[in-house]
Amino acid sequence: MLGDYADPVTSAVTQKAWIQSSSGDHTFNLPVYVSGNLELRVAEDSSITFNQLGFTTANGVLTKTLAGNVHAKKIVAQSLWIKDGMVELLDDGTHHLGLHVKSLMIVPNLAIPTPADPANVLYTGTSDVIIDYTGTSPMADLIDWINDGQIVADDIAFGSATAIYFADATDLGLTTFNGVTLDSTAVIGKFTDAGDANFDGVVDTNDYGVLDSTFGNSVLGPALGDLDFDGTVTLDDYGIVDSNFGAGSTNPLSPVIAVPEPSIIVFGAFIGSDLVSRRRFRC
Ligand SMILES: [Ca+2]
Ligand SMILES: [Ca+2]
Ligand SMILES: [Ca+2]
Repeated sequence: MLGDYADPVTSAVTQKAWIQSSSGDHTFNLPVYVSGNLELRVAEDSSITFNQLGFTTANGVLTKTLAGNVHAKKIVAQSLWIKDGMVELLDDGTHHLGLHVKSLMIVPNLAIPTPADPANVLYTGTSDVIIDYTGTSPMADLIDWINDGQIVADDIAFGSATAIYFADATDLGLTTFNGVTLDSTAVIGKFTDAGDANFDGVVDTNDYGVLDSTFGNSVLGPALGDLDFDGTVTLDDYGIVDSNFGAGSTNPLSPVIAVPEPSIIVFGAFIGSDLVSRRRFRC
């Protein structure tokens, strides 16, 4: 597992840029792009909200530290590493791609059993996700984080039960998602109606077909029929389709791209910005 996340681990040593919020809530209304790695130090009971957060280089690693919250409508980075606190993907009024990275690491909660209120969380809300990995698929880690309450989606939207379903794109035969071209090693996370095993945004008989084809098998993820993330396709998974049958039939959830605004703010590497003492960074 460490090999999968060599980039974030290495970059933690060479971190050069940071934005810090010691107290209060702060908002960047314009898109923010960073040329280098960025650490967001957000203290407990404090928050930073970004319209869009991205990197001007291919190697930008975003690290979230301290117990406060980061909210963003869209994050594009090589890696997102949540060491503490929450990163929330905000609804921008439409179902959209909220996170596009090459690797994702969420530090596991060490308490046993898993605490009811995990400290390190990615809240995906109603957003979609792309993880364009290399090497080993992160699917097993993603399922662990869902089961541990460390990846959480809006659980009721559009009047029906909803969830974020992850799958290797190759398992779905997908080559694009939200307009992004996918290679053969990419995981997508789709916000959809619970029970939508084939990721088409509708819960119907085709989803029973997915479960039929893998019934009784040990599998990784909903695209292979495990809708409750317990690792096996059982009658409980059929129950999820049963309870949400027909959801999305009149308004299927399909990927939509959020178009970024033209104006940007650029932070160079080696910049440290404390949002409390240096208000010029507050928009
Ligand atoms: Ca890839
Ligand atoms: Ca479906
Ligand atoms: Ca199951």
